Amino acid sequence: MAETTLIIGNKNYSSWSLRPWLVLKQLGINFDEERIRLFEAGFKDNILKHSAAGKVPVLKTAGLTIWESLAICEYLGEQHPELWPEDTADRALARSAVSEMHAGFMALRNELPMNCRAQQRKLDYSADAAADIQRIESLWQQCKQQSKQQGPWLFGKFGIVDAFYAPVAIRLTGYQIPLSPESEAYRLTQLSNPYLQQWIEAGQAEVEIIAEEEVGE
Ligand SMILES: N[C@@H](CCC(=O)N[C@@H](CS)C(=O)NCC(=O)O)C(=O)O
Repeated sequence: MAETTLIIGNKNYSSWSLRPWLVLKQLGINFDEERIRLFEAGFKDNILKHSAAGKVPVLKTAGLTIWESLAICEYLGEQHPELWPEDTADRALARSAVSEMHAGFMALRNELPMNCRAQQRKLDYSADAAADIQRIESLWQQCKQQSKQQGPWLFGKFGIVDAFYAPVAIRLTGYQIPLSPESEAYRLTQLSNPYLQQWIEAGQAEVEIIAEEEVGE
């Protein structure tokens, strides 16, 4: 048994679980996964045993219980400062982009929920969802343009900001959303990450089917 456990939801649907999972994988940390199936009988009771907030993900490590994907990533970022850009201005932009994702893009999250099995072009989304996609594209471009670091990620090498946008890359892929060449290159960077591929394959192999409306992500 590893010293660290990440409690997650269904890989097919749980975008919030994916983010810290990806960071742990990128760091090469040995951890156990405990998967609690979302919205099935017993989900709330099971998750409440770990966190009074009643949501996944939850990280258990070093005698601590940490909930909220961003708090988990920030904890890991304290141990591994390389998860944030070194430059102050870059770090501020990366943190703004992460906060914007964590707190916003509700239309995108509601109308194009993460579903690793999605394989169909989506056309019927609202102007608000289209605006969210446009905003994300310009945010990605701003990060790439501001950062002077070499590398395919938003600030050169992989960081928390990339983990936060990984579920967006899954959505854009599954729903076949047309993108600018720059955004498309970044989407492909995300999709060719072997850890993200591992997550997607595991999500696709899951048997549970949850109505998209219930997931709300
Ligand atoms: N703000 C939270 C959101 C977590 C969240 O909404 N998790 C969903 C699964 S992706 C969940 O546990 N839903 C169960 C519920 O709300 O009952 C975070 O960043 O961790």
